[in-house]
Formats: sequence, structure tokens, C-alpha cells
Amino acid sequence: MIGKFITVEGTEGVGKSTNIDFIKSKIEARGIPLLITREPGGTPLAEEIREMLLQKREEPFDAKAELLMIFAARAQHLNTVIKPALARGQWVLCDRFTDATYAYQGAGRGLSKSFILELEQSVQGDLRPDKTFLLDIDVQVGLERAKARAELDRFEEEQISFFERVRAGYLERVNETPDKYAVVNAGQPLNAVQDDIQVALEKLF
Ligand code: Z5A
Repeated sequence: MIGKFITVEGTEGVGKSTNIDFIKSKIEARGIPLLITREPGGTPLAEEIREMLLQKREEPFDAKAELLMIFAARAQHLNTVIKPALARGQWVLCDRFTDATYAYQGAGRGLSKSFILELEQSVQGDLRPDKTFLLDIDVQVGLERAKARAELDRFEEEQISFFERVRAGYLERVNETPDKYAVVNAGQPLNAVQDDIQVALEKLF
């Protein structure tokens, strides 16, 4: 792979979309060709799976079914969009990726890490992000931001304890391989968040 693969992660309302726009402007200012995408989603088929995942429904959603649908979308996205872009030399900036699966389906829903790892290896092979920006925030503050912005989806309707587990799941990933992450305190004013992102980004150029 020639391009760099960068992902942005965090719990609800942490400011991923806001800061992806900022990261985009900094990468493009360097003249680097960039593809911006998201998970679940990023292709027409994977976006259909995303809609199924986010839609509120009466039928209880089985956690393993959720996990397998996320990896089905990921396989489609990786093989038809992400890998070809990296091979062309584009950088890829992705709103969430497999860290979210460890955090939401693993820590949040309680599915085993070894099962997720098996799927990760099978779907991704050796491909892992070059750098992951983890925007970290007090869960309650993030949820308030998310609530003020739009109607809540199926995930956002979870209890606060779920999001506390998700946050802890992300931080556990960082503890395992700290060099892969840039952890940014997303509870700061936006200009301070973006100063911190800029420092980490400079190291990638
Ligand atoms: N999911 C999963 O379970 N497993 C997986 O493997 C994957 C995903 C890949 C959809 O993700 C769901 O998929 C997600 C987990 C699950 N759960 N949910 N929900 P998503 O990324 O599309 O959904 P999201 O987390 O809700 O992201 P979002 O809606 O795009 O929010 P955001 O990008 O983090 O926030 P934002 O829109 O940039 O900012 C929120 C508000 O805060 C907005 O009004 C901003 O102006 C404001 N903001 C931002 N920064 C600041 C600062 N610093 N100060 C004050 N206000 C701020």
C-alpha cells in the first residue's frame, strides 16, 4: 500500500465529523490526494447495511448478527474502495473502522475479542490503520452534544453505561498499542482540539 490509512474514532458527539473536515484541509493543503469515507458504509451496498444497522426497530438485534453485518460492510468497503485507493497512492481518511468494532461490539455488547480478531484477520489480512485519532470525551458531555444536534439513532439510544464501556474499550486498545493512536481530549474548545490534532498530524507528513 502506498497511501496512508488514517481513521478517526470516539464515542457519541465527540466531534469526528467536525475534525475530519479539519484533517482533510491540512492533508489537502500538502497536495496529497485524499479519499474520505466512513464505516459502516462507504459504498452503495455498505451504506444499505449501515441503514439497517442504525434504524430503530422493534425486533431485538442479535449482537452477533450486528457484528457480522458490520464485517460484511467492511469487506465490501475495503476491497472495492479503501484498498484500491491506497494502491493508487491516495491517503484514506475513514470515519470509524475496526477499533469501533472492538469498542462497540466487544466492550459495549460483550462479544469476545477473539471472535472479533478472527473476523478482522480474515477480512482485512494485514491491513491496519497507519494512525488512529481517538477523540476522547466524558460520555455525558458527548451525549449532550449529540442530542442537541439531531434525532438519536439505534446506537445513540443506548444507556450511559453502554457508552462508558465503549469508551473504556477504546482506551484499552490504546494501552495495548499506544504508538498506533493519537489520543486527543475532545472536551476542550474546538481550537485547542484542532491544535492537538495538528501536532499529531505533522508527524505523519
Ligand atoms: N459502529 C459500531 O457499532 N461498530 C463499528 O464497527 C462501526 C460503527 C464502524 C454510526 O457511527 C454508529 O455505528 C456508531 C457506532 C456504530 N454509533 N452511533 N451512533 P457514526 O460515526 O456515523 O455516528 P456518530 O458517532 O453519532 O457520529 P456523528 O453523528 O458523525 O458525530 P460526530 O462526528 O462525533 O460529532 P460532530 O457532528 O462532529 O459533533 C457533534 C456536535 O458537537 C456538533 O454540533 C459540533 O458542532 C459539536 N462540537 C464538535 N466539537 C466540539 C467542541 N470541541 N466543543 C464544542 N462543541 C463541539
